Amino acid sequence: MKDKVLRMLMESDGFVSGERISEELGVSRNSVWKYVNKLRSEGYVITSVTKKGYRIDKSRPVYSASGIAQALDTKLIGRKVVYFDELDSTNAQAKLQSDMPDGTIFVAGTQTAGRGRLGRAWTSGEDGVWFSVLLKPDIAPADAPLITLVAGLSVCEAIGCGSMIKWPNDIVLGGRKVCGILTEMTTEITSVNYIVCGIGVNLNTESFPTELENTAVSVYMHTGRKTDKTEFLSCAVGKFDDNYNQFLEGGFESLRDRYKAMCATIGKQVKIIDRSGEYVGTALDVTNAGDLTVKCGNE
Ligand code: BT5
Repeated sequence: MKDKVLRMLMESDGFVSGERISEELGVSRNSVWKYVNKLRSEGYVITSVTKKGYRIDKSRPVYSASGIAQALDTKLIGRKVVYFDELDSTNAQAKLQSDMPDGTIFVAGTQTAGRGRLGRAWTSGEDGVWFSVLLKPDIAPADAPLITLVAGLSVCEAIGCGSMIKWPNDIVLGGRKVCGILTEMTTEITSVNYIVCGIGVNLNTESFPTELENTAVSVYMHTGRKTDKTEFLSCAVGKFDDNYNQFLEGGFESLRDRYKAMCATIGKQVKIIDRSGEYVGTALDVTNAGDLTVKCGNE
């Protein structure tokens, strides 16, 4: 309900009377006042004037559960938003709250212990967008890694400005990493309990610690423009929602051409490391199963 109040205030250019809000939403004037105060406590600046009603200051974007929820209009992903100004890791939080509904997103203003794969650390200051999506698809565990590809395609489309996917889980801008994806899951032998797909995007970061200086980039560093975090997040979640629903209906096959068009790895030399050793080859294709086909030697 609070999100609906926020939406009404955001959609108006001037004052909205408490009476109108209470009639449209079917709640008492006193409840409207309570929701307005909750929004104020989240950081929104809302003026109230007798006989005129409430007016929100739209020039001050607030990164909050209500702000994100009201910016989203999706079928599944983001229908429920859990937001924290600061968290250790949105993936860790999503796993703690895995009983939340399918499609819930967990968003953090900053992360104090953001994680990459294999226990690596992920630098997550307040200028980036860090979120995890809790998904409960009816798919075989072997198909779960495809979710990473669907997420990568979606975020790459949201970033735009020439970003490319480095198969399977990085997005690069001008050859440097702008986004990383960490997908984790719990499964039974034949079914998935849940998947947590964590996405980190360096959006407005102005500089990185020395060890990342030559490998990391932000959208701001590349374009010279800062982007509102709520706006970017809602765009990325919207694309993820569209692509994920398409994936559930038509499989990765239905997204594959778009994925390949944004995949920087195809045509590049890659190193394969597996139990039997290390091989160098040229990446040729991404299959319907999401695998990379690589030509090694003179095969
Ligand atoms: C990844 O791991 O790229 C996955 C990163 C996923 C982060 C998101 S944020 C929301 C959610 N919550 C979490 O706790 N995690 C997810 P990997 O491929 O292992 O890359 C990690 C490596 O990237 C590190 O060892 C660094 O070298 C580098 N790195 C760390 N922070 C970075 C950053 N902000 N930008 C670019 N590179 C970074």
